[in-house]
Amino acid sequence: MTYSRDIDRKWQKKWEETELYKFNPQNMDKKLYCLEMFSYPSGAKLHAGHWYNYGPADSWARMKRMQGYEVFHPMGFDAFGLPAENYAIKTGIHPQDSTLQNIKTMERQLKEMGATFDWDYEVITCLPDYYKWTQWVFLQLYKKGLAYRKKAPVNWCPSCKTVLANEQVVEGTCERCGSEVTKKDLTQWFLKITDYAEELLEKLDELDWPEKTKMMQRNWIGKSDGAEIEFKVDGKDISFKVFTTRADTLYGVTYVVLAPENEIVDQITTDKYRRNVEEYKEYARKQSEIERLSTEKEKTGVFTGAYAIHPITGEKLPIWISDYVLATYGTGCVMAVPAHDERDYMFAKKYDLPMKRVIKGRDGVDDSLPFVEYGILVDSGDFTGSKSEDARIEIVKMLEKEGKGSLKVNYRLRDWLVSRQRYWGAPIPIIHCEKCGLVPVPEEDLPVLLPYNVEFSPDGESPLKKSEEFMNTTCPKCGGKALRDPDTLDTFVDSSWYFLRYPDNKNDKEPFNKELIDKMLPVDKYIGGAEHACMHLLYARFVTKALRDLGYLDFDEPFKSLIHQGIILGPDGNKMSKSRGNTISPDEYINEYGSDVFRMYLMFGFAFTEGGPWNDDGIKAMSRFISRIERLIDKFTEDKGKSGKNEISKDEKELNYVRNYTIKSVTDDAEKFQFNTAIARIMELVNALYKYDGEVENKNMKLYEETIADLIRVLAPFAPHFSEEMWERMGYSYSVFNQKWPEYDDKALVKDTIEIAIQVNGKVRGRLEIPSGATEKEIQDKALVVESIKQFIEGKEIKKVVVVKNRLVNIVVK
Ligand code: ANZ
Ligand code: ZN
Repeated sequence: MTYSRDIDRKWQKKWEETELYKFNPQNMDKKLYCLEMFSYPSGAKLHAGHWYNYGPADSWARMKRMQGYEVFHPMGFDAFGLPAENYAIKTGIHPQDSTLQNIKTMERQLKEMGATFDWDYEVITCLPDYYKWTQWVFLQLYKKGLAYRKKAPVNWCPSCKTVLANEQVVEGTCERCGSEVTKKDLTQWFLKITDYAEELLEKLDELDWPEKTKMMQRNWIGKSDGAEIEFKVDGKDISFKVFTTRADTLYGVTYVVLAPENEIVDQITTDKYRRNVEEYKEYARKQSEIERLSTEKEKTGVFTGAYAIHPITGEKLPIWISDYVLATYGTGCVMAVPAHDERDYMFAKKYDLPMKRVIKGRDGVDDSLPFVEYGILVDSGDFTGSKSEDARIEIVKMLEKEGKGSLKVNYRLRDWLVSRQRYWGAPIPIIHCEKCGLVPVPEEDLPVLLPYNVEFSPDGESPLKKSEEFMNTTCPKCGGKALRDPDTLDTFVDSSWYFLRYPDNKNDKEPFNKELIDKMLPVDKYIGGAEHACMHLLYARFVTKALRDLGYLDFDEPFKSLIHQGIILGPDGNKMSKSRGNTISPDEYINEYGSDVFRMYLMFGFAFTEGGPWNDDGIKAMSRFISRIERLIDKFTEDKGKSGKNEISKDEKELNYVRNYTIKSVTDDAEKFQFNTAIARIMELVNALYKYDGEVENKNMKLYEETIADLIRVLAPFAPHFSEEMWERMGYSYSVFNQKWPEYDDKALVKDTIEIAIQVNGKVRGRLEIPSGATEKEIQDKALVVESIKQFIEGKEIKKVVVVKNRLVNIVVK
């Protein structure tokens, strides 16, 4: 029987019957938690992207299992959220029905992939036994003051008719549907991720994560070391603070700018300018944050008629409002230094505001303005002559003595907006009582069930509001009539803690048992897409830290080591999408070639972390490679009884060398998720076996068999069904996955002889085999008498001979 789907099925059945991948919690000191980001059950089928994530990750897990780890490898579904709801709106099929149906299909497909998932630990976020605990997590955060409600201008997608988190707005458009995002003032729930800004930043250094992802989180958190400086409004009992990173430029301030939304704008604006200011505020409301911050966009603004007093010189500085100052960053007020800041410079040019240079370059060259670098202070009172680096601290220290300023650290990170005016999510477990205000649902009343019969098409209001049955309740505090919160939680809340639930997914007393979870976590290897850098991966870190501080966990970070798979693009080089019609359905390939060929092809055809455009040229070659191994093994089993020799001579040494070199390379490369090179080494081993079989009449059958057995062992993680079949065909007992991962023999990697190149005047003219311990003199002597180079040196003067150890000899002639 040649390798095919039937062999896949045979072994999948056997693995399931024998519970081969069952995690044994008794074996805790060997545990290894290998986790792939769970999938969203939106499309009814697994696509090539799922395979590309789960196939190679499973191969890694299989290798770790053979290396003696007790691998915990669960799988589940991130099942709430917009796509199912949008699909429901389009088709009329209830999101719960379509989601549960999709999950069934995907479970089956994942099993057909032959992955080592232990399905006993499955987690599905839209089921009450899971979201009960999502609500519980929310309540713990609420009790700790880490969840709060606030009226705020929020990102609003007019097409999805829902609020979006900052992270879900991509270049001003909705991450999900691409519509232009607008702003809307609404009361919303937030989680106080900003309380953890510093730790989220600091602990990044300790993580074994891709540098780029760490950098993205650093930028997203956006720590900024600066100062707050107080300015008084001329003639009024009002003052305001600015946030600046360049207090060294304080003597160069020529005006100040407030965000149009700043609350003091109305109080300071003079009658003469009130109309202008009102009009401008209206205009600014319509701008997106991205537009407002862009340096390309022409700066606009209006004068308020008011003046501020410079905290040191007492000068009068005009107060403007402009949309280039954001209300939500720093204090929403900026001291403008047009000589040394790009945006202030453009603004001052446009409105003809004065400019004053206070920093010059270190080399004394009078560079043109704006001069934005650090330098030496000029025209800056007592600080003239200081360096920027010193003055930006010293000036603040001086102001501090007068109560006019202090050093201050700011973060770009905003609190996480988690309420959604949508149906398909976990209800927020809060009750609104007229008498008692916000009252958390008592823990014993959880879950707050999501009702099934609800009109879920969105109209900007939460669909749950229309369900009287859901909304009307009694206040847990006073017993009076009260209403439930009609919003649901962002799906990123569901996925911010799911890795904590897997090991204890059946616990109905608590979200997880602390003792168990402290042993099972952190996740040892987390595998998933890089697009989650500033969302899921940051939220999960935050929730872990918050739960730690609440006493539920003893570790700081959820994911010790992280790796991102690349993206498989369509053959046209574009991201695969249904609308482009460039998607690849794995099913046809699997039916034709078997799942191992498809998996191996993905692992060999792409560098795992890079991905690339789909091209199925190589898949036939991979199928032939599998057949080639099968033929080799079939021939061996026929020859098995034959007598051979016991000696180890040159051919055996060569075979043994390739065998050990392959074991070493596959172990090292696969550990680093470099599967393509690992498979290339396995191909070399197969070649070496063919060579030995073809060229050596009187074989050392013991070595030959051991080498084939090692071939099957190292191949097993990448072609699990096929290897299991070959293992059986060799007459060995079930299962190859209970075999120990082979170890290599260092001694076999030292070759007795080495082949080196001989060059004449830098050109390769021949090859030479030398004993590996040969001296330079011996190598020289041998090289000069090699037949193939004689013609190049005869009759010429040998100027010198250079020997590069283990690599080459170069003979220089004239
Ligand atoms: C005066 C100054 C002089 C500034 C100079 C820069 C250069 P980061 O590093 O991103 O924190 N700023 C402060 N609050 C702002 C707001 N709400 N909207 C827009 N801009 C704001 O940037 C801090 C700098 O951005 C601050 O330092 C301030 O301009 C501006 F030669 O103050 B600076
Ligand atoms: Zn009440």
